[in-house]
Amino acid sequence: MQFASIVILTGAGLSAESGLGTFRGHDGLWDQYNLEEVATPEGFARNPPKVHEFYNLRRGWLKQAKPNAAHLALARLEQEHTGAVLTVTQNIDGLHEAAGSHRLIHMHGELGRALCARCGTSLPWTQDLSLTTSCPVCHKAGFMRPDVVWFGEMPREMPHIAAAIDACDLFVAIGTSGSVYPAAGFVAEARRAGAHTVELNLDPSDCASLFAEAHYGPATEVVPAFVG
Ligand code: BJW
Repeated sequence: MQFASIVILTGAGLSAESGLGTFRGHDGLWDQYNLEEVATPEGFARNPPKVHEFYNLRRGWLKQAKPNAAHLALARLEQEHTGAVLTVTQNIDGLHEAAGSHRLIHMHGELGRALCARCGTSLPWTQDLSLTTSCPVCHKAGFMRPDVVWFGEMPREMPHIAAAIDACDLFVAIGTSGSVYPAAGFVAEARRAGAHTVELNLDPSDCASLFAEAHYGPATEVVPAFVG
């Protein structure tokens, strides 16, 4: 691939063939759960057990999930282009690192970490959370939450991401619906920066018209084919 600086944005569609559900569309998680109740700070304040139940269930699914051919192709791309590839993932599932990617930003946090809403400690966490879980640092119970970014919260490492998009000459969005900001705005930023833009998805996303090139099909087919 003849590009000096590549930014890859990934979404739930990348992990669909690893057995993890997407959010929108037929049978998506938002068909089964009200996002206001389980993915907002206000929902957590109103009913923490409901939010814990949602994320404990998904933490359980992760135990079975393995990286698929698309995650592995992206890890290979990073290894073959040392220092040139930055993966920005909206996924909280940890499958990029399981596949061997290292230059990685988890802009919506990580399900494999917990955050104490009282003292701000973030630490690796693989157990279920509940109202009785105590923070190992401040020792208070009732404040531990999954270390993920809910609606109305600021996604992680935004200045780092903005600088990488501004400097990239190839931007590729994979398996994301283009319906959640700020990630949905990245393709417009990449175009402004003069980058070539590519969409890899099962179906055209909400931002499809903004991409210069697109390939539609399951991620396990279109991503390895694109990476080569
Ligand atoms: C396949 C496939 C296969 C399937 N192969 N492809 C108006 C009102 C209120 C708020 C806003 C508003 N307008 C904008 C906002 C902001 C808001 C927002 O965007 N809302 C929209 C809904 C309108 N955004 C935020 O609040 C963000 N924060 C923010 O903006 O902060 C600013 C701020 C400023 C000042 C102070 C404070 C803040 C935060 C957004 C956080 C999103 N969080 C979630 C949950 C994270 C944890 C978790 O996982 O539970 O992130 S929601 C959910 O959506 C999750 C995902 O990362 C995110 C994106 O979803 P994704 O990945 O695109 O998945 P899907 O399901 O949508 O799409 C799947 C795609 O895969 C589809 O295209 C399929 O075709 C494809 N696919 N199978 C290839 N096999």
